[in-house]
Amino acid sequence: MSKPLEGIKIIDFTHVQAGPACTQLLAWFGADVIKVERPGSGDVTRSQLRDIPDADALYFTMLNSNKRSLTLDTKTPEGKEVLEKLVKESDVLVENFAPGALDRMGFTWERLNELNPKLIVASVKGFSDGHHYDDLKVYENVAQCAGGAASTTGFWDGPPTVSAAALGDSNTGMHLAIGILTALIGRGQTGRGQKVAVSMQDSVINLCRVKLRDQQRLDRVGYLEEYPQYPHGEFTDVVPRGGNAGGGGQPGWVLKCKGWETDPNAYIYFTIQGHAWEPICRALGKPEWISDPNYATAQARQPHIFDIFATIEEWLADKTKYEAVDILRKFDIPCAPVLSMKEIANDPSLRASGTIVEVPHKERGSYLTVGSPIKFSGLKPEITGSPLLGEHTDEILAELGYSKDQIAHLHAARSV
Ligand code: CAO
Repeated sequence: MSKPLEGIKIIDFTHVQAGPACTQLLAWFGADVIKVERPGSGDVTRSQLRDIPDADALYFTMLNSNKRSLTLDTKTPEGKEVLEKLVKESDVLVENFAPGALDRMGFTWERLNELNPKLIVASVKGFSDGHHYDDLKVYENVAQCAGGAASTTGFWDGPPTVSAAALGDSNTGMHLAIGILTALIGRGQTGRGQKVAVSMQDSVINLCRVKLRDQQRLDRVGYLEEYPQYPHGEFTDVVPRGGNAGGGGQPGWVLKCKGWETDPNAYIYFTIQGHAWEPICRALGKPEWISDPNYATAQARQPHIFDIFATIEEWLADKTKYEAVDILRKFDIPCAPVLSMKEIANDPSLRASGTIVEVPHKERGSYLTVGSPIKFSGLKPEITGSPLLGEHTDEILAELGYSKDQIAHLHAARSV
């Protein structure tokens, strides 16, 4: 099966998570992604949080599948020359170095554009260009705090809380991938490359859109009726942390199921969708609530929503999370079991869909990774293992026209 991005060559000058997540996605869809790494050490994640001594860590292998690895010291004259050759015949260069690092290396946007006017130069930074924090180095949780996610996540009586989901890293990488694909289409129209920049703060803010909605509602009316603070608690002038409350117009909460005393994940998420109230009452064996004026409308329910959740928990007390969802799904109630990573790793549906895949690796044996969450009718991304450090160096140099002797010289000079 041919892949849509076949023929697109990408210089993957990325490290850690935000950049690698972007280029990995493009590699799944057929791009030739050449990961450029410092000789000897490579991407820092190769050795971070190792579970097998001397083998590439899962942090690296799970973000760098389907790529080729070229070791190159781009601070030596020979290394710069190799990179220049590569730039001349590539379509995209992706980087997520600290602010100014690429310029210090001698590869400013102007220089790259001069070397190859068709090149798309895509960057991740912590903050956008011109922002008063644009000199800062940034990691995941820093971005979650700067992007409004932390101040609005967690419980009202606890500190700002970061999410386990990589809102700052992989999410930014996904935004960058959309930017790159857009620039590639644009290049088809104009024949010219361009600079594409995404900041981690902006990408988090983009996902916190509903919290900015809430800030404006709060400014106007002084309360937020779907938050647990309403109607009994206090609101200040900033969006509070709402615990597990539903973020949209329908109340929801994480509710205990059978076994919660010993199993930290014996819970379901239960949503009270307005028009599903009648089926909810029937499912719970509470038909009298359907027409009771204290329960019949969303507005009437809100003052005692936690009493309603407590009643639902009584109903759940003798049901596992799976049994409960199997009953509730018949009533069209939006709900799901709270799944542990162990359950996700072993979920047969996720294995069958290719969302969780097992891939071989030369040093590690096989490992689990997350495959493409995007499904196509005409493409089934095949996930391959990540490359070893410098595995494809000689092959890529030969493709660039270097002779065996020249390659040997580059090795001897420690430039590759
Ligand atoms: N050859 C020679 N030098 C290389 C090289 C290569 N192949 N690859 C990288 N380097 C050099 C860089 O040029 C830089 O040198 P200078 O400091 O002299 O300019 C140096 O390695 C270190 O790069 P860095 O500053 O990007 O790395 P760091 O570990 O200090 O910082 C990070 C890491 C992620 C905080 C920083 O890169 C950053 O803020 N990136 C932008 C935001 C981002 O993507 N963060 C998400 C990371 S995922 O959590």
